[in-house]
Amino acid sequence: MSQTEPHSADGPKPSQPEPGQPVLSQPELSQPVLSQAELASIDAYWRAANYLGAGQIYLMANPLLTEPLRPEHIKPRLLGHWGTTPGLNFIWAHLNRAITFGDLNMMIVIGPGHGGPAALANTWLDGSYSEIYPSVPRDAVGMARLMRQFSFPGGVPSHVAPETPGSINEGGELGYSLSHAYGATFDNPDLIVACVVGDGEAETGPLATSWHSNKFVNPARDGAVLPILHLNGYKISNPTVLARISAAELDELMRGYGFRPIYVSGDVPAVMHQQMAAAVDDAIGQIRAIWDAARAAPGEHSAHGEHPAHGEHPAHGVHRPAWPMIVLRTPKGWTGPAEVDGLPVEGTWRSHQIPLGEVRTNPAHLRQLEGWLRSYVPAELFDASGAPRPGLLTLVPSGDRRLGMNPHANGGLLLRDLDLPDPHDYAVAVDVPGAGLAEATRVLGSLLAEVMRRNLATSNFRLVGPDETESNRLDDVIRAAGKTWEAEIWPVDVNLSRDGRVMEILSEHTCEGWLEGYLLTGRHGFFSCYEAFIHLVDSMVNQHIKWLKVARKLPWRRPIASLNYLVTSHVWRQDHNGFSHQDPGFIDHVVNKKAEVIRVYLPPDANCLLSVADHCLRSRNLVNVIVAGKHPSPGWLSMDAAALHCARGVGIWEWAGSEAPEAEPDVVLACAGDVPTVEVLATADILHQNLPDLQVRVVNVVDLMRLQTAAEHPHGMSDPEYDALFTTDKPVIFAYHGYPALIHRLTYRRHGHDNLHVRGYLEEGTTTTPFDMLVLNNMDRFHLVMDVIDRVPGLGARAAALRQQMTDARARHRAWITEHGEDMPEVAEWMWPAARAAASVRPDSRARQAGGRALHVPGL
Ligand SMILES: Cc1ncc(C[n+]2csc(CCOP(=O)(O)OP(=O)(O)O)c2C)c(N)n1
Ligand SMILES: [Mg+2]
Repeated sequence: MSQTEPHSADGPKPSQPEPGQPVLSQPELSQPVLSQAELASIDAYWRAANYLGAGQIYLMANPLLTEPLRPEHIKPRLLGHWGTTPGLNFIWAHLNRAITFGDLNMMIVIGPGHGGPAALANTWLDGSYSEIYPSVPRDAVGMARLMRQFSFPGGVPSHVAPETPGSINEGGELGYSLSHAYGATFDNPDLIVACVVGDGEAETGPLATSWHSNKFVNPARDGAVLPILHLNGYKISNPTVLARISAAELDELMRGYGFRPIYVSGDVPAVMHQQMAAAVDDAIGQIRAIWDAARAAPGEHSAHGEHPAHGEHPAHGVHRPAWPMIVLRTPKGWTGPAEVDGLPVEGTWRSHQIPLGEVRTNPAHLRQLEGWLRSYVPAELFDASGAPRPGLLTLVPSGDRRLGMNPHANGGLLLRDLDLPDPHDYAVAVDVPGAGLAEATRVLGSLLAEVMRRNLATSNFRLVGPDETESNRLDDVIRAAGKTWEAEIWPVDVNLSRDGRVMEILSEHTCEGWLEGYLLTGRHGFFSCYEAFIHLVDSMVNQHIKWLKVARKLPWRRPIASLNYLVTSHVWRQDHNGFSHQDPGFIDHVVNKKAEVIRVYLPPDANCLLSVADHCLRSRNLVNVIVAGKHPSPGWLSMDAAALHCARGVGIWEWAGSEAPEAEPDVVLACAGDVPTVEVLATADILHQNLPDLQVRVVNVVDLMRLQTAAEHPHGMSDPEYDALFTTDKPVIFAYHGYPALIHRLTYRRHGHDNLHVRGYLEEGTTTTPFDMLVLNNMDRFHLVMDVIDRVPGLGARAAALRQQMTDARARHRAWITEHGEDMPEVAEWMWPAARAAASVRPDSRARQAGGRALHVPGL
């Protein structure tokens, strides 16, 4: 529109698509949905939101334009995004109306989160902003603050952020809106999550895959997502793909994704308001019809716990509804300057951020801005005190129905503790360290299955994973709750269920987005993933950690359940899949982040895993990374001992060392991770047998962040504690699960850091045997013994023969695996000495079954 022409809904002008910007058909509705009064109200509301949006970007004074605009009213740095703002405001205005008329329980998720001015304008207009932030009241003073604080030092971010009432989606990094929206809707049967998807955002990988979330929504027990694809045609400096394919192609695409699109298209406000009101009513009507049909015929969805067994479920998918969605085509920067300096801006990518860039220095730009702002006729919208005139608020909901106030968007308000079982009930018996083997994740699975069962009534716990729950040996959970699946179920399928609670889709991004959305709306969950591929969500977890860091400081945002990762099928046991599957770097990634928010646990055995998982499920506002293997592995600690050890986070395993009472050790063998723990104990065994006078201390680290100082991490150890454990002057040989440099980073301030020698993954791997993975990375027991010999002063000459035998053992290993294709029996069947001894009296013991083999290094 022209920048001086007052903007009004009932001044219709013909739809005039820009050249090259086809507008979908814009039929006049035979029966207008909105009365004239409603139309006037909704349009006034929209104009007010647009005025406030533009005002936030430009003004630091004179918010109501009570005097002519002067350069000193303009912010020195113009930061923000105008282009998406009017479209978001338009959507918000119409959602308000639908909520009011339908008494809807609705949340909004804004994909183009750079449209912060829109979210702030709307929450200020509906009063929620001032209720949360009383220093920004709904009057002229508040309006001045609202505008000035935006993107201003000491103010609020330019994007939708934790500070923004009503939001669960940061939005700065595009792509997660739809998966967040679906996560919010699961197990919230009366919640509708309106989700604005930017047409640029829709090009991202995470967004593109998340359309398929609709195959996981059970209309009988979940709410609904109403996607609103905002085709404003442009991104920062390019057109969008979805805006430049034919209408038919787009329609086929969306129908192919399982939606029933409703189109709203044009640029004439009066017509667009009628169309949008009709579209939203249509969509809500369809959602209600889908809900009603599903809930009226409960037999079509199996009840909790009754999962169709193999072959029992009808092999069809006809019950899956086509959910409505809205495709909204508007000009980008709608109602903003049509042209600037002779170039088209409204309806083009040039409106993305700041349509008029030189307002302080260029008088023509200043005049144009003033004309643009006055085109909304602020005096019609706000009274002399600066409050919105009542007429524009008639369709705005009140109380918790406001989009800025829906409690689901402040999930901690709704959070209920999980009913958690006692980990002791799932513990592995460990009478003698190392005597029994357990698959740690399978043991965890039995606990998580009980968590699932106990919390079925409250429906507030879900397990997500990219098609790996069974592979990761958590299948007990599937047996307890089934896997969600709303697409076709065929006779061959097992455990797929309309009301399953384990959520598997082969998109780590979608899993992450679902879980984040679920947690942010006040529920609990667990994400299990192969270690190498959890990296796919590096960027998403960044954003979640940022969210938590900020949200923790906002008293009105109540704590939410932590995001718990079980990172398994880890680097050391990806010997069968090979190099592509070997990457322990997610820990490094997470450790870079804000210390208050992140925790990393490396439980050495199944009982420790139970204890850690129990702790994580009780925690709040954290990202917990738990790294644990799924293969049979020795149990070292009884459940009581494991609980104590995990509470300490790090500790001396006296039973594994050879320290004389009150003597200082000659060497500390430290370990973090299940496989490194086995290797360190095998190393200690060799040392005890061959160098019985050597005083060896074994220290196990479960809680990695204990290694940092207390000043750096809330779990950090004090220096005296650290010095007592690791000594200030003795060599420390540290076998670590991941990249060794991380241990150095965490401990670089510690006394005796020069004596710390870390072994870990050196990016050496292939398809080989489990022990060869260790040999390739110099973290095998033979090499660790050599490290001890090389670093304990005076030992080199004394233990030269042992050192040589270690070198030979590595060579023998290589020859053996090359010939036999599996590890040497002395390695594969090694047992801790106490377990070997116990085996001789326990006929059913593992050692007896395995041949009771002690580590035997020929030649020793
Ligand atoms: C993952 C990601 N990549 C790039 C960007 C930078 N970026 C910010 S806005 C934008 C364009 C977004 O276009 P669209 O989704 O169509 O939103 P619109 O402003 O048009 O509503 C881009 C590329 C980003 N924020 N996130
Ligand atoms: Mg766009």
